[in-house]
Formats: sequence, structure tokens, C-alpha cells
Amino acid sequence: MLKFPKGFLWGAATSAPQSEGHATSNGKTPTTWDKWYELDPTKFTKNQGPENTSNMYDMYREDAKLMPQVGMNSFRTSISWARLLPDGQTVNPEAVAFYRSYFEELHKNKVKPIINLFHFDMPWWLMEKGGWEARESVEAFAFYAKTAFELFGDLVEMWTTFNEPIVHVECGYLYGYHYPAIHDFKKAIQVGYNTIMAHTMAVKNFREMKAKGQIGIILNVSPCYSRGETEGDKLAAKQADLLNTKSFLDPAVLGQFPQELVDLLKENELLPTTQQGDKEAVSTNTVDFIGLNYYQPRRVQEPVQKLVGKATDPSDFYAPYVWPDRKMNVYRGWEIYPEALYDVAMMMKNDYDNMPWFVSENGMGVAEEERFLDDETGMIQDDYRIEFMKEHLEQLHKGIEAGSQCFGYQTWTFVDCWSWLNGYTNRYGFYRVELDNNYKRTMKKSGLWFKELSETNRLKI
Ligand code: BGP
Repeated sequence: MLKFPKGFLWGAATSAPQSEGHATSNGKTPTTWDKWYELDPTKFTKNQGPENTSNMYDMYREDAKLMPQVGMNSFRTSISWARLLPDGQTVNPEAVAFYRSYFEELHKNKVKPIINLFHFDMPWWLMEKGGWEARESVEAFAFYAKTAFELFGDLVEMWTTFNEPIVHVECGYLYGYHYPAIHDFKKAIQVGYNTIMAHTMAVKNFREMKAKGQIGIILNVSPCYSRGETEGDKLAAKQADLLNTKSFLDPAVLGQFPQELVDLLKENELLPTTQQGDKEAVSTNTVDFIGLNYYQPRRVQEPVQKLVGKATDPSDFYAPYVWPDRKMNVYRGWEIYPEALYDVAMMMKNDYDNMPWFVSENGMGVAEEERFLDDETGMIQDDYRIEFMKEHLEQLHKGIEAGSQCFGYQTWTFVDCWSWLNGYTNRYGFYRVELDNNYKRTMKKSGLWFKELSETNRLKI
């Protein structure tokens, strides 16, 4: 039996655009996802768009009751910016009523809300002004954050500004998976920088308002493992780490950008445009805690071709490496490597002043999960998911024993949900959702297992 610290948070995470539905009603204006779908639904797996997702907008009261039934004492979701501020300035009263009632239901069911402000859902009104490329987005986000703190501060003790900000940088400006789907390394760096400044200004507002509770950010990190010990491979891992991990973690926790990253960007003429006072704002507005999403490690090797001239893509610094001995989640095509969670715990302890942190997403996506439905119990028998969580929790526990200050573990996700261009392909929930049967929720076997884990605060091994 592995015992977890007293008061440990057990829960699950989702986001507004992936769970609420009512994407274009009740006063909400479109996001880039809604517009992109309108422009080209064929981009989305099986043409499944963001309109309905898991219908939590209508079902949150019942859903809040389902949470403790799988042992959740905490739940992360996000506020939809375009729902709260449909034109960027005017507060939508329906959104206020909805979120207040939603968060109250969570409290009634003894589920602690962790509320995030941005989960890839850029309002269309801001995208039309340049989105994260434009400095205007920093002020717009700071205003949105302040509005949310004022409206819901009495119901929320734990706030986060962004979920996985590197994803909208990479997917929108390098790899084509998010709108505007362009390839421009310099713009990507500017988008990343403006995002960090938006985060910083939101934290600044939080501090100046003397808002109650704590504020953090959610990052998807994994140690960057190099193929081997050659100088080229080691340099690739270091540069991947600078660009993907330290770029956000250092300013958020340590209040400064890593000098080696600044030098690398300078050498390649990629430095972003900054404003006077930015550096000081970053240094004085660090976070209270960090949320880390972990699914699979990043493995790299030196690029196949030596860089000639200036870099135009991250692949000029590092290339992906496929470890031949890897264990796979064959249902999603992602590597399973629980040991990284111990390494992450040690990284937080040793490199980030032992800042308190929690696992804000971890989980196992499974395509066509209905194949594991057991007719007798009516439950999906997701023993593979139980095994996945168990292995990761063992490593996490080892990290906690070694002194890392991890205070919670949230899986992705509560009920099966919509996932961007992937639609509903990969199922992750404690509850199965039947899209063609009024979004009916049915607990999976992992829900029962998680309940026991949470109630005993102990992992059976
Ligand atoms: C994380 C995102 C989530 C969710 C999850 C699963 O990176 O924060 O929004 O999408 O990944 O991803 P997928 O559905 O692509 O397997």
C-alpha cells in the first residue's frame, strides 16, 4: 500500500470547449474552433465539431453528483472567454449565472473547483485582431482574467491562467493542427512571448486585487530524453528542453527567461518584440503553484541535417527519436513511460525551488473503446487504464517520498469528451458518454477503482 499525503487532491480535468456544448448559443460568440468548423468541417474527424461536446452546459447539476461517485474531490475545467465576454468588453449575464451555479454545485458535492482561463479557445473577435500575435491580446486577456476573478473569486480558490500554452504556439503556428494553421517560426515565438506576458499580467491583476486563493499555470512537460550520449544528441535534448519546457516554466516559477534560450533565439534572429517593463513584470509576478500535464515523454536526437544559416523550424534544433524498446498505448499510438513522472517530480524539487505542483492531466486515450463494453455489467472494462494510472502513481509516490511537493493527481478526464481535430476518437473518461443517446453517462470500471483509491488515499500495489 502506498499512502499519499493528507488532503491530497484526487480528480479529473476537462475544458469549457471540450465539455460544455452550446458553443454558439446562450450569448456565446464563436471561437477559432467554431469558425474553423464552419469554414471546413472535413478537417475534423468524422466531421465532429465543437457545437455539442459532452453537453455539460445542460448536465452540470447531474454531473457534479457523479463526480464523488468516482472519488473526485477536485475538478478542473475552464471558463469560456467568448461566453463570458462575447465582445471582449461586455459581461454576458447568462454566462455569469451558468458559471456561478456550476461552481456552487461543485461545492455542494464537496468537489474543489480548479478554474482555468484559457484552453486553446481564442475568441473570434480577438483572432480578427491578430490573436496571440498581437500585443493587444495581452491587455485583453488581463481584462478577462480580472473580470473572472471579480465575478467568481468567492467560489474559486485555485486559478490557473493557461492550459498547455506551448500547444497553441506549436499547433497554430508550426504544425497546422490549430487555427490559423500557418508555419512561421518567428511568429510562433512572438505568440509564445505574448502568451507569457498575458499570463504575467493576469497574475499581476490577481495580486493587485488581493484576490483570495492561489494562482498558477498548467504546462505540458516531460523531460527531454536524448537518444544517446553523443554531443549532438545531448545538445538536441537541451535545446528541446529550452524551447518546450523552460520557455514557460522558468518565467512562471523563477521569474526570468533562461539566458541560453535568449541567446539561441538571438543567434537565429528569432527574438520577439517586447515592451518596456515586461522583464520586471515577469520577475515580480511568479506563480503559487504549477499544474503539469503528462502523457508521454519527449525523445529526441540530433537533426539529420546540420543547420546551415538561421533556424526556420524547431526541427533545425532537434529531431524526434523513436526508442525501439518503448512500451505503447496501442489504442492511441502514444508511448507509455511512467518513470518520467518521477523525473518530473525531481525536476520540480531540484530545479524549481521545490514549488508545490500537481499532476493536472494524465490518462490513457482509447479509440473505439466500446469494444471493451461488457454486456453483463454494462460497464467498459478498462483494466488497461487502471494499470496505466497505477504505474504512474507508483512513480509519483516515489517522487513525493523523495521530497517533491506534489499535492494532487487529476486524470484526463471526467466524462468522455470532444478533442479538437480528433473529434471523439480517443476516449479517456471515468464515464462513457453515448452521443446518440442523450449524452448518457455510464461509469467505467476505472471509476470504481479510482473511488477506492481516493477514499483510502492509498494505492494498492
Ligand atoms: C491534452 C489537452 C486536452 C486533451 C488531451 C487528450 O494535451 O490539454 O485538451 O485534448 O491532451 O488529447 P487527445 O484527445 O488528442 O488524445
